[in-house]
Amino acid sequence: MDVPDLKKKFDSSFKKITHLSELESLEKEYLGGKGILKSLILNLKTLSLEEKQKKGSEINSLKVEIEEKLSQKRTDFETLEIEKKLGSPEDSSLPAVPLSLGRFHPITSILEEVIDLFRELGFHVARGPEIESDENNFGALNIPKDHPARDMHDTFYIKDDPEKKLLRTHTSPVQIRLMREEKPPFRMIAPGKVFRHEAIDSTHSSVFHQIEGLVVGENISFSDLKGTLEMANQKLFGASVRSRFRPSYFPFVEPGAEVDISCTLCKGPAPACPVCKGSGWIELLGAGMVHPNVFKAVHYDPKLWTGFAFGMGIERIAMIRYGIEDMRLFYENHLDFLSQF
Ligand code: FA5
Repeated sequence: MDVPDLKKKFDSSFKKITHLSELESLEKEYLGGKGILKSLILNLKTLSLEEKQKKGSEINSLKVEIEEKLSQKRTDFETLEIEKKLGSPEDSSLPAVPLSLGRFHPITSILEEVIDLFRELGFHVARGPEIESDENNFGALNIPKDHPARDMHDTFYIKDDPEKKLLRTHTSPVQIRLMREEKPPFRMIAPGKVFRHEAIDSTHSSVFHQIEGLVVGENISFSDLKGTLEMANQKLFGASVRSRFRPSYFPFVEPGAEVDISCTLCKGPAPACPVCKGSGWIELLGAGMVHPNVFKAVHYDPKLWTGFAFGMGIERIAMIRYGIEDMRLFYENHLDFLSQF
């Protein structure tokens, strides 16, 4: 058979292929070791030099053409096989669905920042339960049953609980738990959620976050407390921020102080400032020297040990840092608000 007829014969068989196995047998028939093209090449030696060159070149072109056609058909079969496995074919020219990146809630970010800051100063992190005993939340902190300070810490009690457990109103009970377990000296911070039966408004929530700090050792003094908090405030709010310690009362410290920072917005008393309301100062946290009655409650000798403690509200720090005027925005979880941080 001459080459053009052979090409016609191949084309007609090629058109009929419906399966990979048929393609493979056609490939063997034409290109295999004992295939049609091979025998044509072997027959060339019986021809004259001129015919040999002409027919040789025709056979070669046909071989290339057959190889290309079979290779393309093989790829078609393979693609079809993959599409079958994947289900319906997809339009790969469509734009990809955008991936939205998650991020930390601003309260979590500030909490982590404060924890890192105190870790650098050698504090270790302690944790306590959110459901606490009356004794840890109040009694051991020098707030007995009839003490008026309890009025400011009205909370939620666990119904029908024989121990009258409650949702802790501050992180200070972690001080008691830690001191019952560890011997001084130590430096600890205790971050966590706290609860109060409060009327909710732009600066008060009934669930919020605090970080407690407690340092106990020999000869720990008020100047250690001042130095530590001044440095922490500068790290949190900028090197130019000033700290002010105002005498205040918390039953579990003596002396006690309310700590303010200079206004981060107006940087001094500006009558119309919305953040400090014209005072030049922003109230930040409570602090003081651990009361001897607290040491007695955990069987520490108050003549041997002294210490300082502080408790800061995380929402308050976040509001100052980000210039937010309403605390409720943190809990409403609107993405427009949260995605700014
Ligand atoms: C206390 O809770 C003391 N345990 C702090 C303390 C610890 C003083 C150790 C001395 C030594 P106070 O009730 O002031 O104190 O709360 C501390 C901070 O929590 C406040 O400065 C404020 O930032 C935040 N805070 C208090 N009440 C609320 C509330 N309802 N919503 C949001 N933040 C609050």
